[in-house]
Amino acid sequence: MTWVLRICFSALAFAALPQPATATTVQGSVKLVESRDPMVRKHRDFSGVVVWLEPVAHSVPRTAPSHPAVMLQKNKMFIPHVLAIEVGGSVSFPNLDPIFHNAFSNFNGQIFDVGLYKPGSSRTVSFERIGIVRVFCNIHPQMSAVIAVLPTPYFAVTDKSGAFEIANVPPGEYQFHVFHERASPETLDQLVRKVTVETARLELPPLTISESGYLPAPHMNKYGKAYPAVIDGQPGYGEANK
Ligand SMILES: [Cu+2]
Repeated sequence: MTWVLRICFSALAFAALPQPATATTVQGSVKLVESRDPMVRKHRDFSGVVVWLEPVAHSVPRTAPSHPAVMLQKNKMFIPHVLAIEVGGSVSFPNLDPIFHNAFSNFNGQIFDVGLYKPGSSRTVSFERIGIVRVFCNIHPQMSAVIAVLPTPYFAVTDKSGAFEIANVPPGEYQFHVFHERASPETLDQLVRKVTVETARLELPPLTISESGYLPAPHMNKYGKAYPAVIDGQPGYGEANK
């Protein structure tokens, strides 16, 4: 066997060996307590809690995908109700209902307004500012959603059981953060903790989040005024007829 062939075989043998893992999965679970929300009280729905890992001493590669995340407008709801993205990413809002919808945010985060748009069409918004964006529809006061715009690609949103998995986390030191729309800022601050990620899969201790003190407040429309009574398809919102 020539040296060239030996080198080739050696390279192939090395490539076939299992390579050391460079990233791992961080998982855990959340339980919501002291809630007034019937979905939590009766159905133990612990979904919609955002968790993320911010590197302490190492930088994060900018990996925001070029394709947008999706928040549907369907049955007069934003689906999912809570969405997390990395800063610099975008979200599209396809309207799957047979009626006009809008999506806007006018406080506490990135301000935007996509206008009213017709059934079967979509609008896309880029999010260049880190923060919690509360999203509403200007003609349906019952519609609301949350977009968490995060400074890291390492995040997850809990499922109905409260479980979460943050995939592909490189080893290192991180600050673990939590956002839940029905928890006070003080409650969320107390949940911040340091996490050391190594190459083995990491299971975090279970988290309990109290909704004590949360009082839902009605929001205003995009003009900062109370929502007028309106019937879908009726004139009264000039933009709807454009
Ligand atoms: Cu709407």
